[in-house]
Amino acid sequence: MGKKPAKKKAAPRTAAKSEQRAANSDLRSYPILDYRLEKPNFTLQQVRSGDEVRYEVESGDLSAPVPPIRESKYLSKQQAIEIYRWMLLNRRMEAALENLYKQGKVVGGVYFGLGQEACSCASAYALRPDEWLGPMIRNQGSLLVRGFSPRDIMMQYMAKAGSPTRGRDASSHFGDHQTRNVVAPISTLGDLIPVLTGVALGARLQGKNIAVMTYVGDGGQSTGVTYEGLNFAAVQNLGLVLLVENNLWGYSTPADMQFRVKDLAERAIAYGIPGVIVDGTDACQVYDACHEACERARRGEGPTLIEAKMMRMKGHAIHDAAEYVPKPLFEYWKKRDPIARLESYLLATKKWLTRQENEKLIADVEQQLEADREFAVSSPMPEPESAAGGVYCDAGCHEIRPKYGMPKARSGKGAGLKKSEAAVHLK
Ligand SMILES: Cc1ncc(C[n+]2csc(CCOP(=O)(O)OP(=O)(O)O)c2C)c(N)n1
Ligand SMILES: [Mg+2]
Repeated sequence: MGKKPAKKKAAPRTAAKSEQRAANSDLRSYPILDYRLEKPNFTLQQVRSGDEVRYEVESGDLSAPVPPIRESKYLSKQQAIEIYRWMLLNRRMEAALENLYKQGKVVGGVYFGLGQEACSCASAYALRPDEWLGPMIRNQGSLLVRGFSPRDIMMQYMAKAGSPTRGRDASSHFGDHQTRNVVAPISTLGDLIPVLTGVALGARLQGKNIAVMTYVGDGGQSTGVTYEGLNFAAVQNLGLVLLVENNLWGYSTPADMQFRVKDLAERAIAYGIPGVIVDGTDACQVYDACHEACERARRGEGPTLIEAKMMRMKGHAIHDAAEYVPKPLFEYWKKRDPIARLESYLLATKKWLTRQENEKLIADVEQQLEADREFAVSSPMPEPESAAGGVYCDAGCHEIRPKYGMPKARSGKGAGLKKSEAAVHLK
């Protein structure tokens, strides 16, 4: 038998422990809610040949199985089917726009949200009619959900007289301050963030805490105005719901070359607000995160940053063939098609739609689209003489009077509206 090991002296161990404790108390950790059922982790390598730059997948599991749709905590059968229908309309309308462009009927370019339909449609669906949305170029689905019709959007791209901007703009710069509460997209990336924050501030001056929603890309979030807008929303507890669309590309720059944080949701920590990660191809995850963020906004508790991870499934716009994107990455994300996955969730998993009901729904969408396409194509271009008018309002019908005053709704935790107020404002 060996000798019993000598007892260690107590003092140094205690000292080491308290040293460790002191070090730990300086270590901070912040929660980032992550709704995803899979966490793709690809690294890309830049390949240069002559002037040409493209990328190859360096590491990551390209053959990982496709995850199921995550069960929604909030969506009813009817709501899930409605979101699916918006997503279908979004996709088919963009396919129609691509054809119109190829037929030379579109003035200017076309931007696509292929692969991002769940992010656009399920997010906008979480807003109430009296709340506000500021879409960006890939959020045509959000515009549909807010009440623009495919004919409005198609006429806009063709610069028709009956389009929302009466042919003054041939792209997506249109909104509706009268009925649909949509702020027109601003091309300068990130600028919608302070604008929508200002809308929430305006609502508070009128006694309402509302949710306001906008989007910024993985590229656009690097701008200074993103910081300024979000920081202002955070300190004022304004109800901004910011979707950071991490679609892995900012034009031809991969996300890895845009930022050093692991997840863009981590940016929320620096503003002192909640950060959430969702799979942007899963409509249920997008809706749940947005619904929770909107509810928080309505309680006057401030903004939420939601990072939606997905892939831009086309080039930047129609002129960009995206040759620089590795083909295997397209194949990987194609298997995660947001519409196909939601369709199989509704049909096979939930059995909320029968095959026949689904066929009818798709046929209805196609019929609506065809009628709208016909209407848009055969509608007139603006009269040349009209070019001089209609840019500024000279009839006095759009007078906007500034309203100054003290906020009538409180901000911060527990600052929800009184029940009677909520009934008036949040219908
Ligand atoms: C402040 C600013 N810088 C540059 C541009 C030019 N630009 C337009 S879109 C774009 C890429 C945006 O990438 P991302 O934000 O990731 O959005 P995505 O196109 O991927 O949806 C750039 C650089 C701009 N519009 N505004
Ligand atoms: Mg991007």
